[in-house]
This record gives sequence, structure tokens and C-alpha cells, in this order.
Amino acid sequence: MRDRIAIVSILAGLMGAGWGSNLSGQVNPADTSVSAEERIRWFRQDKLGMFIHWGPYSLPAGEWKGQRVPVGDEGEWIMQRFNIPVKEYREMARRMNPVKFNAEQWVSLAKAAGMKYLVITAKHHDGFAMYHSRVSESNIVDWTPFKRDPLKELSEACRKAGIRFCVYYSHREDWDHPDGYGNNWDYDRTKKDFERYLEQKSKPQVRELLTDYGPLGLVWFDRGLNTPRQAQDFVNLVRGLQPRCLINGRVGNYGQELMGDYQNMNDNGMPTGGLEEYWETPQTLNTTWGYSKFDQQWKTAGNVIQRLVEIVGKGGNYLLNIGPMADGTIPPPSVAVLEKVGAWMRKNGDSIYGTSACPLAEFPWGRCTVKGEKVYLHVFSWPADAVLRLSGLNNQVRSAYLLVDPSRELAVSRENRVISVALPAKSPDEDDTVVVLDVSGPPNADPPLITQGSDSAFELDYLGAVTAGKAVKRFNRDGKFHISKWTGPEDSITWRLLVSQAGTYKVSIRYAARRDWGQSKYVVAIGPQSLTGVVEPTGDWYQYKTFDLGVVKIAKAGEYKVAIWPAAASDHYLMYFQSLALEPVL
Ligand code: H79
Repeated sequence: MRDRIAIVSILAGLMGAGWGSNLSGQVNPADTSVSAEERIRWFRQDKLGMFIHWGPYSLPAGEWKGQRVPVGDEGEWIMQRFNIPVKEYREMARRMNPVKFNAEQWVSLAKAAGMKYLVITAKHHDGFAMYHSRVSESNIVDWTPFKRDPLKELSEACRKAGIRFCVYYSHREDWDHPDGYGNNWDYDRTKKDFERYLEQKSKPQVRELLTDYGPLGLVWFDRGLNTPRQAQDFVNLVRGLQPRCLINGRVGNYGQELMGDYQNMNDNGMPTGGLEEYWETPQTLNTTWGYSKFDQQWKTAGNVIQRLVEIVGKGGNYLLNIGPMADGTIPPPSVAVLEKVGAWMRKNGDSIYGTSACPLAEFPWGRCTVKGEKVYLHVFSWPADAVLRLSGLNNQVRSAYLLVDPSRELAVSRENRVISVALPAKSPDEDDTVVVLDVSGPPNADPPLITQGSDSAFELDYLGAVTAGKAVKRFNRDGKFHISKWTGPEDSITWRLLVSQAGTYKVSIRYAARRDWGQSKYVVAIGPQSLTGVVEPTGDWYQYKTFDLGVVKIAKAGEYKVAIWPAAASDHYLMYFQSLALEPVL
């Protein structure tokens, strides 16, 4: 029982202090003027952004000389897909003349949809700049009859409308520049000088964007750089020019320690939950990013709303893409979807903006978000008996009501650990009806009680874990979860176990550790017993390996606490922890 109270108080402490206390952002040595927490504040508040993929690829719109980009693939990759020579692609780009482009209309659509930041492709992999660049003639002002700078117009329209203006910049890939990454059909790969591309085009263009378009909310890099040093140069470049500007996690490469201010899911990735660092997922509204005339696989507004809730309920941001046509028109089906999302947001925005991840286990009927002393229950499927049931919430419920109708209280009852809310017979909103619980104190829940698997073994990973101190649940760019950032004994991971079979258990641990992390000691406590382990390097970055730690005897069935922590303070992470297994010895 004592153990349980200890865990609950750790969790309650975390909740009370807000996620921030457990989520130190990546502090860059070059940046001293603004703290990582301060920099990311707006991003955590705003939740929903508009992504815009727009460039010369919008003109062929998925078709080149009769060949089609299949629906499901990316229209903006057309140059690479058909190995279009730079000369031909540039000739095609000459015809880009978006006379219907209207920055204020675009921005007002974002605003109407409840979006708070806007990220536009300043340069995608094709190397063509959609702004007035002095670095390369391959830009919309110098190369096309349009002559206007859409990014200038958008940045100004955003400022007027109170939307944060942000840019996407493909810093590694460049199919136009002879030394850029990716174009091996025009240029000989072996003759490329990638550093020259970085110095002559990529960095100077990022500098232009950070200098000529006012304060940027963030720079969204893509496809990471080859080495950490190269990526660090870009981080320093942004920090040096605009210390408040956020940098997305894709500035660095796969398999490297996260750089930048927050992590990205893979394209169109949905999280499995539990992440304790700031994150964002970029997603398409149909299946392509750049406009394709063939792709009519539009998500419904209801689907977009439920994705938004799923993402925000797991602590993330949703960057939702539109692919305008070459003439500047936004495809009407995307406008229709975004306007419906906006109508929902105008009524229910309180349950999204400024909220944090749901501390409760997932419900069969929907999701939840929390803010202050409120729990927002998002009901996707209305219960047939009009009674909403949930368990696991430790707080007292003071009152319950529909977010769209606060004056009408809903009856709440509590039996054992189950809270029941009496709902109206019919759902007022078939996509998502928000039920608000006004609760005593910050919402908190018990950590899950982990039971033995069918083979009587325990597999303890990030999902059921409670972190304390600097330890956080993270996602790496290889798509694997781990817990890290722990450097001292106050940084721990804890689980609650329900042991139903007494006996001897073999203990093993799975982690990755870099070469210079060897020899650090750590403690694994299982109930009153403890084992000490010594970290063995596993190679570079995320090469996870399993190590035996010996055996423990658990004399009787019951509830136990299992915890891991570094035995002593050090100046590096203990390990990238993946799991701890307890297997019965027969
Ligand atoms: O900008 C959007 C994508 O173009 C970009 N990220 C989002 C935000 C992106 N860059 N790389 N990738 C996505 C992953 C690369 C996928 C590929 Fe393929 C698989 C490249 C070649 C094979 C998909 C299929 C694209 C072309 C064929």
C-alpha cells in the first residue's frame, strides 16, 4: 500500500506542476536569450496548424507526359518519380502563374478552420523557391511571369490575422542544385560536393527566410541532415537570427539524438500514446501533399475532428495539409472540410486549445483532454443507454455539462470506481460531443496496474511506466519508443505490478547506450529487493540490446513496485531504456 501511495504522489506531483516540469526541451548552448519552455509555449497552446504544399509540382498536378503519379503517392515528388531533367522542370516552372492566389483568403480559411499557425513550403525537394530568393534564380519572382512574392504576402496577411507565419524548408534534398541531395539523374552522385550545396544554397536561403519575412513561428525542416554537426549548424543559424523561432525535430537525421524543439511523428503518423515530449504530426487531407488532380480521397470533417482530438489527447499538435492548385485556388473539397472543422472548433475550441494529454486509459467511446480543473470527454460514439461511464479518475466531480450547453447540468453518480454521467438521449454532435467534468484539483489517475502475461511473464515498457525527474518517454526517428534523459538518482521509472504467481523470475533489461555511456551503474528495485546493473555500450544511437540481470525470488502474490534509476549522477544520459522483462523460472 505504501508503494502505491508513493507512485500516486509522484504522478500527482507531475500533473500539478504541469507537463512542463518533466519535459525539459532541448536547450541549445548557442541560445541564451529565451528559454526552451518559453519558446514552445505558443505551440503547446495552439494545437492546430495549416500546412501548405505549393510549388511548380502543383502545375502537372500528378501527370507528366501522360504518366500518372498513382493516387496514394506524393504529387510533389513528380520530378523524382519521372526523373524529369532540371532543364525541363524549369521550363515547366516558367508557366507557374497563380493569378488567383489571394494571401488574405488563404489565411482567413486557416483562421476559419481554427488553425493558429501556417507552415508553407518555401522550398520543397525540387529546389524551387516560392519566395524572392537572391541565392538562386529558380524562384517564383525571378523565374515566372507572376513576379509577386507569395511568402511576403502570406506573412503580412498572417500578421494581420494573428496567425503565426512559419516556413517549411527542405534543407538536405535539392533536385535543382548540382550538389544537392537526391537528383542523380542529371548529376553524377560521385562528383557532388554536398557541403558546397549547404554553404551556397541551403544555409543562405534559410538566412533569407529568417531575415526578410518578420518573426517566424517555426522553421519546418525535412529529411534530416547527414551528420549531427551539419544539423547543429542549422539550429545555430535559426537561433542566432531568431531565438524565439521553433525548430522541428527533422533538422537532424534518423538515428541521431533529437535536435530542435520538438519531435515529429512520421508523415501521417498517429501516436500510440504516452509520449512525454512535445510533438506534432504532419498529415494530409487526402493522400498527397502537393496538389494532384486524381486524388479525391478526402477525409471527412468528422474524421479530421476525431484525429485532432486523438492527437491533442495524447499531448501533440496536428499540422494539417492543403495542396493548392497552380493557379492559387484551394481545392473546393478541402475548403469544405476545413470550414466544417472550424464550425466545430468555434463551439468546442475550449476543449482543444491549451489542453494537455489525457491521464486516463483509453475509453471505448472516445477520448479525453484536460485543462486546469476540467476534464473534457470527447464522445465519438454515443452510448445506447445514454449513460457515459468512465473509471480511473481520482478527483471528485463537482459538475458535468455539455460544452455547448453549460447552463444545463448533467447528473453524475459514482459507484465503486465508476463515474456515470447521464447524457441527453440523442447526441447533439455526431462527430464529437464534448462533455465537461468540472473536478476538484488537477485531473489525476492511478498509474495502470500491470498483470502477468499468458506465459506468466511481465514485459515492462514505456506504456505502463511512470517517469519522475528528468526521465521522459520519447519517440526516436526510427519509430521506436524509449525512456531517456535521465542522468541522476532522482530520475526514475516506476511500474505497479500485480504478481499472481509467486516464484523465481529471471530479470532482463533492453536498452541502447552510446560508446561513452559505459560503466554507469543503475539500480533495479523489485519490491524490497534490488539489483545493480552496469551499462554496457550497444553501439551507436538506437541499437537496442537485451542484457540479463540475474534472478529475483518473489515469495508471495500481491502488488509490487518496480523501479529503475541511475545509481549516481553523471553528465550524460544513463541509457535509452526500452523494456524490463521478468520471466518465471520453471
Ligand atoms: O513534404 C512531404 C513529403 O514530400 C516529405 N515530407 C512530407 C511533409 C517527404 N520527404 N520524404 N518523404 C516524405 C519520404 C520519402 C518517401 C519515398 Fe517515395 C519513398 C521517396 C521515394 C520512395 C513516395 C513514394 C514518394 C515518392 C515515391
